Amino acid sequence: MAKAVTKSARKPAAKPASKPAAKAAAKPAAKAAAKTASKAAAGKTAAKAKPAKKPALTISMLKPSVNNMTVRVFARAAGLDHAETDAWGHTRSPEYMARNPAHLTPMIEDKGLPRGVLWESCAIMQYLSNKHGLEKFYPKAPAKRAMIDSAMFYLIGTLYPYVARATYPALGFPQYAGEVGHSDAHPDRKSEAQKAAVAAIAEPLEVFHSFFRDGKPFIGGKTPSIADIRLAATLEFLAVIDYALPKWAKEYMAAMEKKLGKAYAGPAGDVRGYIAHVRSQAKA
Ligand SMILES: N[C@@H](CCC(=O)N[C@@H](CS)C(=O)NCC(=O)O)C(=O)O
Repeated sequence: MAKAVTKSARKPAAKPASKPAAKAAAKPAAKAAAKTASKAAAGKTAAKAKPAKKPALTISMLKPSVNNMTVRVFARAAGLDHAETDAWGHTRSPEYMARNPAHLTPMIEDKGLPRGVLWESCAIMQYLSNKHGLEKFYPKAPAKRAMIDSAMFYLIGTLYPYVARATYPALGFPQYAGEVGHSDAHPDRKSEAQKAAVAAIAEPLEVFHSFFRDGKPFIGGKTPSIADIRLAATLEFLAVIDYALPKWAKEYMAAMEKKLGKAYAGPAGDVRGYIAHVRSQAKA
């Protein structure tokens, strides 16, 4: 097991695996975006190319984080024109906290949001899917949508806390107040708590397999939904503790990467790069 890294080693080692996000979003945008574009084109003939505008959608993000990876993968896979801002070291600055008192990433800024910004990875994907009519990722039919929502809430409320307790010590991330890992308990107690969290992961993981996927390639069916992006990204962190993923989960993650291609591989590369960095530090 990798040891917790020191503060100074906590800089993201990952080289930005991706080109500027707006460029990386090479795939055609969602149908709705295409419709809007063709409407606009129909109204204006022979419009001269204008200098590229800054995309209206901005994502403040941290490269080593799977919460951030989720939204970064989604924005690319959906072909959304966007820009990314690296918030490393800035989330507690007065400027950031004036906009986002929760000091969290990912955070988007987008026109029309009542407070100008939005955080929480799943809420961001839901909002952008709704705004751009991305039914492929987030079905509109209430019953189908409810399953995607249920999977995401279950992940955030049950699976993720176990994953965090199991992996954050090895990742060198601070743990949450009130947890053994955050306290001044003896290292043996902290290690026990971490082991208990590792052991607890198997049950919710199996629920994603047997209940939410239910024999389908993805929770979303034949193609990945926003719940799949959230799940696959979360599982990336388990590599830092050499968690023995069940066969189905390994195949599922490979299928996600195959299906989403560079949209997945770019942001995943940043998380994997960070994990490789902390592991090399722990060995040194
Ligand atoms: N449930 C949130 C979790 C977000 C979160 O924990 N973000 C962390 C990075 S993994 C963060 O930005 N921390 C910076 C800080 O608290 O200053 C989500 O899914 O977006």
